[in-house]
Amino acid sequence: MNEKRSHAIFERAKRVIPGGVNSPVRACRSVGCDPVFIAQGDGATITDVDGNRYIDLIGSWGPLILGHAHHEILDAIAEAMSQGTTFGAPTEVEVRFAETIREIFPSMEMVRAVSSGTEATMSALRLARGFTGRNKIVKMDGGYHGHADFLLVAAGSGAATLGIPGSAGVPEGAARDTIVVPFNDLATVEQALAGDDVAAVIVEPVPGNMGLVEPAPGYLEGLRALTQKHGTVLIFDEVMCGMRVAYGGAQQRYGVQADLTTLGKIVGGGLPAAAFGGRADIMQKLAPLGPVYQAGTLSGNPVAMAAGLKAIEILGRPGTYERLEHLGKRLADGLAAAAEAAGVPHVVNRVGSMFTLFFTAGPVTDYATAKAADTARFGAFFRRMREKGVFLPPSQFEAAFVSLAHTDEDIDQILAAAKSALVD
Ligand code: KE4
Repeated sequence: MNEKRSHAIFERAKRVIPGGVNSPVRACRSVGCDPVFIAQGDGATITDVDGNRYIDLIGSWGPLILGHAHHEILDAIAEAMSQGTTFGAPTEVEVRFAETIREIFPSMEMVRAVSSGTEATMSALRLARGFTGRNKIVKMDGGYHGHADFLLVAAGSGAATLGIPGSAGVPEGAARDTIVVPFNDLATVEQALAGDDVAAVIVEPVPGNMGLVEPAPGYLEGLRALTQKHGTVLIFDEVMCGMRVAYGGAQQRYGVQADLTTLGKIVGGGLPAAAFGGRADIMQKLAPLGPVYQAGTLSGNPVAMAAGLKAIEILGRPGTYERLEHLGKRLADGLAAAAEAAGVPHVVNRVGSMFTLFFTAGPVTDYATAKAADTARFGAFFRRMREKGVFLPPSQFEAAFVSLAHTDEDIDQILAAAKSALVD
């Protein structure tokens, strides 16, 4: 595969951007190759600067559930931009965005828009601390909620892939109040909350940052009951699974409502927009109403709001989630069958159109069991699949995503590539 131009651009990039990338996982270090630089995306495919075309299973790490360069979203962006791009003053489209989110996520009685998932989770946790007057928080081992200091404690995603337990630069004081428990384990949560001194439990209800792990039956209900009992705010971080695993996110799919919810990725329609929201009595503690400060220059940016609203509108059309379920199931089942036929130890975890193929006999039910996966074999698989024109997330500890732009023929092509990549 010709990577000449990618290589030249990567050499330039490394001179001016740390690692040559603006987000660590893009550097492909954990899968033993250099990144390729992308020139264009179209539907289910992306093309790199050397003209190599790939069926894309990253989807920008979740936002592109409709595929690349969706014409209705591009039109909505162009229309919004023609009116100006940002004002630093309120606009009606921000109100429409909050009203729409509240309709789809009834637990989100009030909503504040921000520009990234990190901002959403950082703000939600400060709000929970301000509301309860407590300092401690609980997160899951392998859970990733963006890179706020107090969350980079046994974080998943990039940190897990890079093997950084926590991170340099995070003061001991910032991590001191963060308690880390295994996902899918209610006993350790009960233990952590016993002192009635925990402000919040933050959890990805469908974790995607340790690779994909499904919540065990009753687990989310258990978290709801325990946090209720101990006066702890339950925060569902649905930045990745919100509008991915169901229109109303994990809380609709599993029927468990959180006190606060964070959203991102899909709700920005491919532009930088995210949000947090929840119970009105908690949200009203936020400035300018209450004492908890939070702000953002481009929060609720009208162009990003327009892109997000258009994506949300399209996702609300009949048959959307049935189609995503069909494509996700076909692909996950096909990958499992191909690994079985190749005699490769594997487990494929899937919820809707997000999945992970783990190179371990499994089951994978939390971060400890995910870490048993053979990351070297994953790296070899990633490299072979990329050579065969399939772009997987460059990490065993990430989820892959199918979009509405993928076709059954794309799934067939991916499975044909996997069948040979698994035996090469
Ligand atoms: P951002 O700050 O990257 O917009 O969102 C942080 C975040 C919060 N919560 C969840 C559940 C997330 O998955 C994320 C970000 N996800 C990663 C992929 N695992 C983003 C990719 C990257 O870091 O480059």
